[in-house]
Amino acid sequence: MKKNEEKKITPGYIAIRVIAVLLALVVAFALHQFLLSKEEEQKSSGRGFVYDPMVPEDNKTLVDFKAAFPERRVVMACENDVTDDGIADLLVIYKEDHTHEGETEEITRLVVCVVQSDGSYVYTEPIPAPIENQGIQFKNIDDEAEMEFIVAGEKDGKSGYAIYRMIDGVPTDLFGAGMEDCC
Ligand SMILES: [Ca+2]
Ligand SMILES: [Ca+2]
Repeated sequence: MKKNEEKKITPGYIAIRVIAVLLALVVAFALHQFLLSKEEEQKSSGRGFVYDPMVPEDNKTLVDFKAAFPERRVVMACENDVTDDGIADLLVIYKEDHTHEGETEEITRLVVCVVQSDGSYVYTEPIPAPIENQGIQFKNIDDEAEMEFIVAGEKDGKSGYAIYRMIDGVPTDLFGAGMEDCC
């Protein structure tokens, strides 16, 4: 008697099984879609930085930089006042060949073209910049005085970033992570 009950497959039982399988499929599909959208989100937002646009090719400071340093191949140039004097300055990331002990290698550097009130420039000493996928974001992190800027990028899939503030005319690394792996 008990055995028969166990073996009995009623229409209700089948319906429950079908609903269970359908539910599992719906959940799996929803999870898949959720993961896909997460992946898209990560791709579009990167590390959460919103990069500033490059200046046009005919930007005067950029044209003058190229004329002053013809051997420097400009990768990107972004403009903002980073010295808090009301005059827009230009950040330039460029590549150039560097020969050391007979070996020539391509180096990537960042220079700030600090525009003076008379229209002349003070160029900062070049500092290491990420090798590829570079981005610059201006962000006044403490909401006062100088506009800080974030430089981010990659090298061989390793990413890094650093936040700088112009202190006494020098782009000074306030904090960051992974820069040594991508510069
Ligand atoms: Ca300035
Ligand atoms: Ca600031």
